[in-house]
Amino acid sequence: EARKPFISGNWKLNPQTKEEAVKLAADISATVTDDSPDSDVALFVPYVFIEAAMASAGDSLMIGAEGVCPEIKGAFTGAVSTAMLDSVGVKWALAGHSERRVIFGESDEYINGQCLKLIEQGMNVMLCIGESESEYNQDLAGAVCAVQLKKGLAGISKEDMSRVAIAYEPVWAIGTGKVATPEIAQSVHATCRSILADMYDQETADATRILYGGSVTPESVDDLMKQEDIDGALVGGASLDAEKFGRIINFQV
Ligand code: G2H
Repeated sequence: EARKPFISGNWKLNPQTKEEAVKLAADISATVTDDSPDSDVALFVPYVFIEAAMASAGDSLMIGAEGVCPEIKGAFTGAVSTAMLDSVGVKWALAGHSERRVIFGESDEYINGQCLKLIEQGMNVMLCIGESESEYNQDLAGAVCAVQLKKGLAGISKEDMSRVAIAYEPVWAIGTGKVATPEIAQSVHATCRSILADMYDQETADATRILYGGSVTPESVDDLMKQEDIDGALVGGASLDAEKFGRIINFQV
């Protein structure tokens, strides 16, 4: 069975006010029409805007969290648990984004804890993976993705993989305007799928959605989405502009 496309936005530390968040969620939601591709569409937004964004987004757009604490409760100042997110209706959260890995020092073990807790809570996780520029230059993209997939998904069963999506984001293409060519992205996506086949089986690998992330724009989305193993996009900068993100949601293949 064909994989359902998944178009998602990652607002990161934006926008700066609730008013802007509400307007942006509503404007993006309005771009999803009956003529849009039959995709899952989600926005990962700052915790503080989740409920307001949900209220203004309507049913066409899922609102997810940009992260979660791998602990369930207790003395973890500043953290947000899966139970808290679940209780306000959140179904999806990101884990393993390179900004969390690099700037906030989140390890593969910590990221694995986030994935496991989300699955335990009955939620879904988008696990982000990807190599740095120097790793890419040393031809290590596949090797880095293999380690991040194995460590990130440790303990997640084949059955639970239906609640996991992977986002491949080459770090050298994030926010830099340097989008990986569709051919480069396709080749790493195919590698990731074969890693998943080794970890699980071919059926699971074929059913798992692998999204591309890194400077996706209205200009680049169509050619990316035409690739056999690219099942969607995780979009940062362009998800802050309803017109641009609307065009990405309404990709053409
Ligand atoms: C990669 C991406 C979204 P951008 O971080 O996760 O951001 O599209 O701005 O490169």
